Formats: sequence, structure tokens, C-alpha cells
Amino acid sequence: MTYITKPRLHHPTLEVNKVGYTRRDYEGKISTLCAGCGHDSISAAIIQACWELDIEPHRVAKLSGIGCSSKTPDYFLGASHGFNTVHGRMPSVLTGANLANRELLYLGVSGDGDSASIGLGQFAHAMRRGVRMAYIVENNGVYGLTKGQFSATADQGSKSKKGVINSDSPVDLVGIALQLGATYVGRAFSGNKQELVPLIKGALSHGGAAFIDVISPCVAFNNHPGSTKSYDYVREHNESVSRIDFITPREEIVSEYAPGEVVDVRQHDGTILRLRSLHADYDPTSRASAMAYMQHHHERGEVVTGLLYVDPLATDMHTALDTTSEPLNMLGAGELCPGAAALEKINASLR
Ligand SMILES: Cc1ncc(C[n+]2csc(CCOP(=O)(O)OP(=O)(O)O)c2C)c(N)n1
Ligand code: SF4
Ligand SMILES: [Mg+2]
Repeated sequence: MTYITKPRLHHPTLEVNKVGYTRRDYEGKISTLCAGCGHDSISAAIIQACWELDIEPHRVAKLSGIGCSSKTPDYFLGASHGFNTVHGRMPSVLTGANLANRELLYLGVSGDGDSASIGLGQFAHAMRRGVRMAYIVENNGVYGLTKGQFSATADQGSKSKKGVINSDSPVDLVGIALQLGATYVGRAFSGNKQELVPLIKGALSHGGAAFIDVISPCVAFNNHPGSTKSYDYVREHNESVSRIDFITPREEIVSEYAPGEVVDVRQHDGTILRLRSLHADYDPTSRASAMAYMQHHHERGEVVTGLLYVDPLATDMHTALDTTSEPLNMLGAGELCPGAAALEKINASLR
């Protein structure tokens, strides 16, 4: 069965958020993924984050590619805009939608196959252009939907379910995002909701390209000894750089920590990312040190998670291109097509 109808009735006493929605209003259809798949935990974290952020569902556009991970937008935010694109092509469709309507919140959901193989070029250009979005890769190291081939993020030396050793070097999407200019970069584990939910909230509130790589075990094809993307491996090798609390401008800012114990990073929209550092030498506002730190720990087989880098004052593609602040569907025909004389003037200015 590929489709199960979900009952619409809510319990009358379910808690509502500030815009009048219950958590159930952010759900989608019933998931048809394998029981225990990490991707379902990420869907639950997205639902929780959007509910807590008091986002009106119609303000979100969720886009994905192809894969088990890319199927998940069907399982959350059922009342939001959605576009399930072609394999690896989500970033360009999201970029186009964002250019046409900058007022929506863009959520890109993809897989390691979708973003690190066929869609690697698309991923790279969305990061370097500063497209304002929360881009989540549900990273299981395999092509789950097509039955478990190694993906490009599989670690060199890791073992497939059938015992084959992967000889290729992995693509590190976090490293690429950092190198290409993403302004909010995090890594999380699908099994750690406490870390994942605030990371998603921070990404949705960020003013530029936000990327989160979520290690999300595939229980059908990549959860065995020898895999570096299994539940056991990640639990045993996980190193968090910080604990993150997300504080909205409406909330009272109270601190139970001594000065120096936490760093408050205020984003352009007034939200605060409160970071309690677990590693004294870690500076989340330095791109260069984030890259060096990640590289060093990856060589030791460790999976570093948390908010790895943030530029709190980031701007996006619209600022760089100086586009109109109005969504294009709000403009009249005269503004969208100002005529031959205006075109001639533009052409003349470029000669
Ligand atoms: C153009 C194209 N090539 C190949 C495929 C076959 N295909 C479907 S999903 C997939 C890989 C999915 O892997 P990933 O993005 O990691 O998602 P997962 O299923 O692991 O969540 C492939 C190769 C396709 N659908 N379209
Ligand atoms: S095949 Fe793997 S990735 Fe796909 S639903 Fe099953 S556990 Fe999840
Ligand atoms: Mg995958």
C-alpha cells in the first residue's frame, strides 16, 4: 500500500500555538517509509519546529527531489505549498520559486544521493548564490529508494550490507557548503531531536542559505556493523560542538548560565541562537576554523554535530540582485513587461 488516509479529527483539548494551530495541523499523510527509518524522525522534528515557531502553514513552500528522503514532504506540512521535482533538481526549482516570491519560507528536503551525486552541481550553486532557504539533506550513505547502493557520502572503508568495502572518498556536503559560502551550516543526527529541532528553527529564521546535514540511518540497507551511518555508529562516535537554544524576539531573555558559559548569536530577524559551547576552542562564527575542526574530527572517525557555522547578519540573493520587494504575482502586467522602450534603454546601458 502506498497511500493511507489519515483521520482529520483532532482531540478538542490539543494545545494550540500563537497562530491558532495544533501540532497536528503541521502533519501530512501517514508515512509509508520503513518502520524505524531516520527520515521519519526528521519529519517529526520539522513539524515540531514549525509549530513552535508559530508559522502559518500557507507561508511555507517545501520542495524536494527523488528518493525516500524526498518523499517525506508528503508526511509533514500538508497545508503548505509543495513541489516534488526531478532527481537532483530541487535547488534550481527552489531558486526560481524564491526569485518569484520572496515572502514564502523555503524548505528544501533532499537525500545524499539527490544532493551529493546527480544534484551536486545544483546543490553547490544554491549555496554560493545565497538562496534564502532551509536546505536539509537526510543523509544515510545509500540510495535507499533504489535498494541500498553506496551513495557519494559513504565513508571510504565503510561496508555495505552485503560486505562490499567502499573504496571511494566521501563527498562532505558540510565542507562544501562551508567552502561555497552558506551562511548557516549545521549537522545533526535524526535520533537526537533535542539538537535537531532548534537547528531547524534557526535555519528557518536565517536570512540566507542555511544547510543542515542530518545523519539519518536507513534501517533496511545501512544499519549494520561496518556502516558509519548506522544508529550504533553515530551514537558511539557523536561529538556535539554546542547545545543550542532558540529564542524568538517575543520571548523574555532569561539566562540561567554564568557570563562566558553561553554565547548569544542574534540573527537579523531578532531571533537569538543561544550556544552553550561543549568545546572551549570552538568558534561558530569562524568559517575557517569550522572547516579545520570538521576535517580533523572526520579523520578520527567522529561525527561532529551542532551549529557549526553561522553568519548572523547574512543577506541573500535578492539583496545581491537588488530585486523588487514585491512577489511577482502581486505586480501588474505593466510592471512585469514595461515595453520595448524600457528594454531598449537597458540594452543601451549594457553596450
Ligand atoms: C534521473 C534519475 N536517475 C536515477 C533515478 C533513480 N533513483 C531514484 S531515487 C535514487 C537515489 C536516492 O537516494 P537518496 O537521495 O540518498 O535518497 P534515499 O532514498 O536514500 O533517502 C535514484 C538513483 C531517478 N529517479 N531519476
Ligand atoms: S529503504 Fe531505507 S531510506 Fe528508504 S524508507 Fe526504508 S529505511 Fe528509510
Ligand atoms: Mg540516501
